[in-house]
Amino acid sequence: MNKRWERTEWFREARFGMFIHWGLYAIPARGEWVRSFEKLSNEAYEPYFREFNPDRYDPRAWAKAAKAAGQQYAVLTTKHHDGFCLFESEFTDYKASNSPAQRDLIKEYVEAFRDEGLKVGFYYSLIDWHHDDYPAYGDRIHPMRDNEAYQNRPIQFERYVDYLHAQVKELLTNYGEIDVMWFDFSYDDMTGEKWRATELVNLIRSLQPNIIIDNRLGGHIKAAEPEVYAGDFYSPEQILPPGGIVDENGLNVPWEACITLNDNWGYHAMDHAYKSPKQVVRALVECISKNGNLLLNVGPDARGEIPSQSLEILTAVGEWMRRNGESIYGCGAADLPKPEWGRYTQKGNMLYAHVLDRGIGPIYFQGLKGRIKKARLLADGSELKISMPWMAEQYSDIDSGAFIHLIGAELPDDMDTVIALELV
Ligand code: H79
Repeated sequence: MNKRWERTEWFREARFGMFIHWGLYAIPARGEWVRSFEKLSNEAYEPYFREFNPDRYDPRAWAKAAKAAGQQYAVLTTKHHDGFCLFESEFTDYKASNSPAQRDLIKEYVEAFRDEGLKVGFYYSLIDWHHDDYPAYGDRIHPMRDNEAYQNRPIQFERYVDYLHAQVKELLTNYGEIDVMWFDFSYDDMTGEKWRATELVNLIRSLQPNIIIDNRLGGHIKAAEPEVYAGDFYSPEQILPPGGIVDENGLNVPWEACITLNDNWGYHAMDHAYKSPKQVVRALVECISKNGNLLLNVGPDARGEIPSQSLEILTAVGEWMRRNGESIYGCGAADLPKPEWGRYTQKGNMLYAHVLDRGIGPIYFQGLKGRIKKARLLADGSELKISMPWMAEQYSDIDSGAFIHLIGAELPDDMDTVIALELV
């Protein structure tokens, strides 16, 4: 098929990744938008730069946590909207090596995740509230939006775009092969060629021919003929698209929902609104059942540790994944309507029934009469009986269906009991 489909092959197999938001904003610990929400000037934000010294930074521990959770790739903020760079750059002084951290933190991340066998991605913010040539842009989001002098200062936006291109070139030259480039984000007229996006994507593809790029440089990824910069995958944020994503021709568009564990991306000390492991597993299953990926976020703290609540969730999800990952990796939507009791994922002739609403009695599989060769509880491999219950023939809608008894599965997994069905 098309290039986009080829490039994303590993990505569509991997299905589950770790998003990591980490930067100076971990110190105020009020989320990564703190500069914008609280209208903090460069000067007001400066102390965090002079203080940033993550003595507990251990990307090997992050990588192990990702791997144990069943995640197969990661995306880390090399620079968020505040403009602070975790990587070494010739083009700015606003970088980790000039903070008390005194080194390139991205280099360690890339090495650690590679060593765990995970694919490696870079998040890079198009928005930059620190750069002198980035417009304060009316009163929308810039921290200096109420400061008239700042807004009216003469700027040369092309110098910012040069900086953006030069930094992307550094990121994609200095760290070996990189698997994902995740830009964030275009808005209003700050989109597409405003970033000189065609030129930028051509540069990226010349440096990293196999990299995949998100859709946030702008353009129309769902168009029949998308722009060069329209991206390889669609990136729903904090939402799971109801029916998956298809283009104007009705063909599937690769997509990846990015979702936080609590309500913030960057570390927030007061945000305890964590999702349960069950919610996370079900969100993951929902993504797969609609041909999508899940990029699940953690926000390490100022010392460099992933919050313990987040680690606990990842551990529980990993326990489920260890036994049920076969129904996730390489799987996609089934060619069957969503069943009453849950969801399907499928890979070839293996159909995975995710039983989310167990109910009582045998479970009904519409349309699968005579098509099920065998049924097993995925978690432990035990046999499940396929049978016609007493009086079943009296129900008019079962002509094409089959019933499966969850005998022996006395305590189906509360998160999601998976039945592996081998189809004929
Ligand atoms: O990095 C994480 C967030 O910090 C960043 N993307 C994720 C991955 C993000 N936060 N919010 N958003 C993206 C969307 C925000 C959109 C809005 Fe607006 C800001 C709506 C109103 C203000 C920008 C300006 C878009 C419309 C007006």
